[in-house]
Amino acid sequence: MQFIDEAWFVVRAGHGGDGSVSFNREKYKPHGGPDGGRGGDGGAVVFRAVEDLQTLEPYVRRKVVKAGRGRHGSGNNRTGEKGADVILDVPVGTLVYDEDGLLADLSQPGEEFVAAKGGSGGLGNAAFATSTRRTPAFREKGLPGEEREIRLELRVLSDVGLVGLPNAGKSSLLAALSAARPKVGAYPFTTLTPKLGVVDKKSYLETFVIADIPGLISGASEGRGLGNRFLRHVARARLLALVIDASEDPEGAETTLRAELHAAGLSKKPTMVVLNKVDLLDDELQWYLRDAFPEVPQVSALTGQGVEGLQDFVEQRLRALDEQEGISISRTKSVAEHRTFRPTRKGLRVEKVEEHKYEVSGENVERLALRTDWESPEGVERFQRELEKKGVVTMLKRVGAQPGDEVRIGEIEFGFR
Ligand SMILES: Nc1nc2c(ncn2[C@@H]2O[C@H](COP(=O)(O)OP(=O)(O)OP(=O)(O)O)[C@@H](O)[C@H]2O)c(=O)[nH]1
Ligand SMILES: [Mg+2]
Repeated sequence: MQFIDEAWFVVRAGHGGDGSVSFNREKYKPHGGPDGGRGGDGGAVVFRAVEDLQTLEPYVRRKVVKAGRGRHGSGNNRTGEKGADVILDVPVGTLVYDEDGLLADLSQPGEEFVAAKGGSGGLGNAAFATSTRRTPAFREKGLPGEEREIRLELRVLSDVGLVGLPNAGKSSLLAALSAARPKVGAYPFTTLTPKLGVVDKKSYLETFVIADIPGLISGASEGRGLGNRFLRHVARARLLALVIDASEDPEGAETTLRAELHAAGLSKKPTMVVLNKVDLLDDELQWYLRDAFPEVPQVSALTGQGVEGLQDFVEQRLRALDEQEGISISRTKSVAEHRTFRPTRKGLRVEKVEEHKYEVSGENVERLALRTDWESPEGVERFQRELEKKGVVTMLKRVGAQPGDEVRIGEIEFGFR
């Protein structure tokens, strides 16, 4: 599978089913009671974080994902069947955005996010029977499901992110520390996409995950090389390990790396330095580097020298960070607002748009208009009654509406009476 870390598509939840108009016709009961059932709710589109998927590849070619429609209600007070939900599996670490920003951060396996809620079903005529209106012959229509354009972004989740110049030996270190077998090569940019490895515990409480990303070059944060695109994958690592080739201007390398992290807005991240390839140094140089880089582990991914000590070092740093952060890092839960449809405003507003043309907006009236069965005279009558009750008719008169003028509510237009 290709490593894909972004995808765009539209999610469309199911339309709610319409309520039913029906009368109970039993023998010897000439005027049976209304028994039209409610429409079923539309299905939802749900994202679910799973561990056995590492890329957004399944979504690169998706344009629209639709959930099932709710079935219409029927006689004998039967509620229509609910539309089927669509569950979209995404890798752990997927962020869900719409045009207004972040909706959800799926960082735990099994975590779910409802990206589009199904429209609710309409009420059947049975629901409108009262002592004075025994045989209502109207019902409500189902509401459309939510629809929104979604952007998915994957950020690999790791505890330790390896950053370094190309060829520093990051992938070799990942291989030395974990069971991962990334590609290693004697040329820059061997690694083209992030790779993860799980490091078994020695003294630390849990195993931890290391992310290996493509090498950074100077100017990476401005888009040079491959680094910039992949820095965001280590942006959420708890610790960044700066892997430096000890045999090639290590001070200069550290300066370049820190400058790139700074430019990428990552200068506040906890970091540590690792000097790699010390097998290439003579004793004198090793001594010099112990002075120049005090407390910095010196290792060789090639010979295995110092690798165990490095693991201890990393585990200690992680434990110290745990203590600072308090072990349970409470992750920010998504507080995305759901819109069953998109009303223009919450409160009621009546406006004159031009001569003989008025516009009414507000969540309640817009929903009422969508619900109304315009084919049924009784349904339209109920709509009028509700408008009166909500004070819309008075407000329309106040702004000058006269019989015959055009009134628009949401998508619906009708003549003012
Ligand atoms: N002598 C020596 N060579 C090493 C050591 N670690 C890695 N190498 C070699 O250095 C070269 C680059 O190693 P990689 O692990 O691919 O380096 P990288 O940092 O992942 O490189 P990119 O993915 O291209 O950024 C390979 O030829 C390795 O065999 C080491 O400790 N000593
Ligand atoms: Mg590599």
